[in-house]
Amino acid sequence: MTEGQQHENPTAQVEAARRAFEQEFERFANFAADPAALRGLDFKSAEAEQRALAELRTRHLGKKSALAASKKLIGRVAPEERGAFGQFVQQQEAAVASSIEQVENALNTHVAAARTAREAIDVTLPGRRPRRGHLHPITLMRERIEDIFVSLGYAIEDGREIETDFYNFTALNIPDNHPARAPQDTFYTTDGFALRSQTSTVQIHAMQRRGAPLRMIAPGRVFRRDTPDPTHNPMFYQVEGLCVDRGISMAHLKGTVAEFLRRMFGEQTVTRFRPSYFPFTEPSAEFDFSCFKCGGKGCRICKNSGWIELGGSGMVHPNVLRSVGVDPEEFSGFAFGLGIDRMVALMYGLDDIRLLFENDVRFLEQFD
Ligand code: FA5
Repeated sequence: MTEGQQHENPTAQVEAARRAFEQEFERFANFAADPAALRGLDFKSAEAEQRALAELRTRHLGKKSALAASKKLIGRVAPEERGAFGQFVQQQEAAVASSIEQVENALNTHVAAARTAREAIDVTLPGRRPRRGHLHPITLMRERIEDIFVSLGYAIEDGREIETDFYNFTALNIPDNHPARAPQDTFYTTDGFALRSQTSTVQIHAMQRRGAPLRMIAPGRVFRRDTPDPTHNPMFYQVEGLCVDRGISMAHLKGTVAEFLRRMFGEQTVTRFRPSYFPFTEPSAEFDFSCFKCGGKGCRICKNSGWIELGGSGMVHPNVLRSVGVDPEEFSGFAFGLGIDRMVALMYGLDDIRLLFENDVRFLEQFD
């Protein structure tokens, strides 16, 4: 049909527009007529059909549609036929609109129902419980130690893990080439730094920073060139204790360590000191406590000795006080150091401290 013919026959033009609509509408018609056709549509496809139908409406009823164009032809219709033509166009328009509306309604209802079904929550489903973590046994032990010493008036110092030779050895009265360096051989970097082999380094930092008098503990990680075995790891935890004041004696050391062990392992715990040697304390002593499992009778945990070895201690050597500018004539002090990993092993009856760093959840879960 040419442009000229269209103008000559407006009615035919309206009929053509209606036919074009019916052709395109055919695939939507079922949605209104047959509920089964809708049931086959999932949520996403139903939404796509809604959009396609909206486009169809714009194409056939919008301002630029063929029907809208045909209305403008009314002036070309003979005056006596204008009324009938007008009515005819309106009927066609109403029929098209009504067809579209029916499908629209059906689709809207279906989409709303599908959305409700999609967003529905099944309150009867079992909940998903978040997996709760917990502190590592070494952390638990460290916190218990800290609590006890804080209640005795000690501050908690945080040391550094990478140290210079001076803090790890020299200031602690272990000069170059001294044999006491050998058992604490550690990991050196090429430019004069070393991983600290003991928390005694914090004694020096703390006294340099805060002078005397002073009471502190310093828990932390230390490193040694030790071959792993059931009681050794190349990385383990120690806690250092230091008390410097006027008139501090060995009695204060014994009283403090005994009180700490009683609070940790129970009132009945007995402590004993054995003479020992550390370059940075004089006199020096290692301390043991009566086995918390058998009370001293002898068992597997204390290897039948009735005693458990815990750490080293002694009166701070005057050379150490001098190295940090504290006058040994005026001040004296005691220090002690113990291994946290071995304490955890004793407390929980572990026969191998390497378990603490294997990251096996089946093992760690037991300490919740
Ligand atoms: C010291 O490290 C001294 N700094 C302790 C000290 C502090 C003495 C203050 C006097 C005054 P020792 O090398 O003995 O001492 O180590 C102390 C504790 O660390 C030991 O009793 C043990 O419990 C623990 N320990 C030592 N080597 C290892 C290792 N390889 N693995 C696990 N624990 C270890």
